[in-house]
Amino acid sequence: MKIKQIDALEVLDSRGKPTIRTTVYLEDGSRGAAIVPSGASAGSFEAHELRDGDNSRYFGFGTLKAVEQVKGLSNHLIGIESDDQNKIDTLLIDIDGTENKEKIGANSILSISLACARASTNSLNIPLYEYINILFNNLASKENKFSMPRPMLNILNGGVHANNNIDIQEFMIIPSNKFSFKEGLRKAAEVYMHLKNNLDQNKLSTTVGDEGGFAPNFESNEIVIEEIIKSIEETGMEYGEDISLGLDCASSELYKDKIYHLEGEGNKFSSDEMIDYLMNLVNKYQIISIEDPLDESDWSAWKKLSEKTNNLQIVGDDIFVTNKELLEKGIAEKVANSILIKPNQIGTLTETFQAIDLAKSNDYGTIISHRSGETEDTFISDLAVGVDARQIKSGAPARSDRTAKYNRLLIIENELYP
Ligand code: 2PG
Ligand code: MG
Repeated sequence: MKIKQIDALEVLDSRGKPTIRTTVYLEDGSRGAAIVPSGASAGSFEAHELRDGDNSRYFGFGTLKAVEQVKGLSNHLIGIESDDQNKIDTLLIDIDGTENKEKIGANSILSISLACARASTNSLNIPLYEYINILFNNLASKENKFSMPRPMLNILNGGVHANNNIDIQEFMIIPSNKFSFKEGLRKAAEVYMHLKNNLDQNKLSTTVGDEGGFAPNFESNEIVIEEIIKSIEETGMEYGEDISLGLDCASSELYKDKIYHLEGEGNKFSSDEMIDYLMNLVNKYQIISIEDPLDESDWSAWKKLSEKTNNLQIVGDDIFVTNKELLEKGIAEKVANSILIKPNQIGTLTETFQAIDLAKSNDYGTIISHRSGETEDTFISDLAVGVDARQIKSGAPARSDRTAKYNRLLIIENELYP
């Protein structure tokens, strides 16, 4: 169905910072809207997020320029078929004309890209995950079926997502594959509730960080891991069997002058020492997934770490930034074995699909991810199901910006497997 009009608005994200919401209107009266999230521990090669820089509004974080960009692009898009996602995304990339979308802004571009998909879905009157599956299969090297993703729930927040002294950014509990999505989510939520009681009893803070996980002070990363394992076991589950643990070290935030600074526990590590430190944690606690263990520029250390492990999932976030070229380099150099997928790191749905397809064709795992600055938009839930990503991370089982994604997955699971 042809695009009739496009409109945009400045709205707020979960950190109280402005972001952009775009609505695409079609000739048949249907419409679709999308809101773009925003990261705090962003990789330096992410596509550009256009902000106003006008300090008299929102301390410079305003998105009125992005809103104006979208309104200005309207003229180029009116009359185009909204389901020609490739044409729309290519046109937006061409109009921008820069390497990292700095002219129009990846936030402006992505809001249009996703809103077109939503509008088309509404026009066709089919679920978004089904529409995404059709779009993705048009481009993918292999046929992809629907699947419910395994959730990775960040129940304890550190790094730049909290103002505590914990260096590792995310401690994620991962329910076993043997559970349905619904059952796994329930078990994870029970651990979250139990952890809260334990923290409370130990007079530790139960206030939460940016992704809804608790954010108390702890002396070391090891103590955090032990507390979480204790909560899992006290909730009546078997650690490693029912629920496992994954970390996002967000190490680019720790790396200065070629040294990893773990200030919370008073450690300064070279790349080799950081690898030893992390491998010790992995082996001692049977951690199954580790994201950004090393800095985005420390490729040789990434390679060393990747060579050392067999069963560990090693996830590239800042190092790949959902970018096909960077992932290609990673595959060629045998760096990591999984990629974190964040549509706003690259800026269009088509490029997001390309990164996912490349990963899948090379047996790299794919994890669809939220950002630390989120909204009520649940696009990533449908994305995870529609591209058969198998994994999703969307923070704690708490706070509406996080639970919106899990709740959307509960609805999808109920539709697919009633
Ligand atoms: C990450 C993300 C999401 P941010 O590092 O994986 O958890 O954080 O959005 O701040 O980059
Ligand atoms: Mg990360």
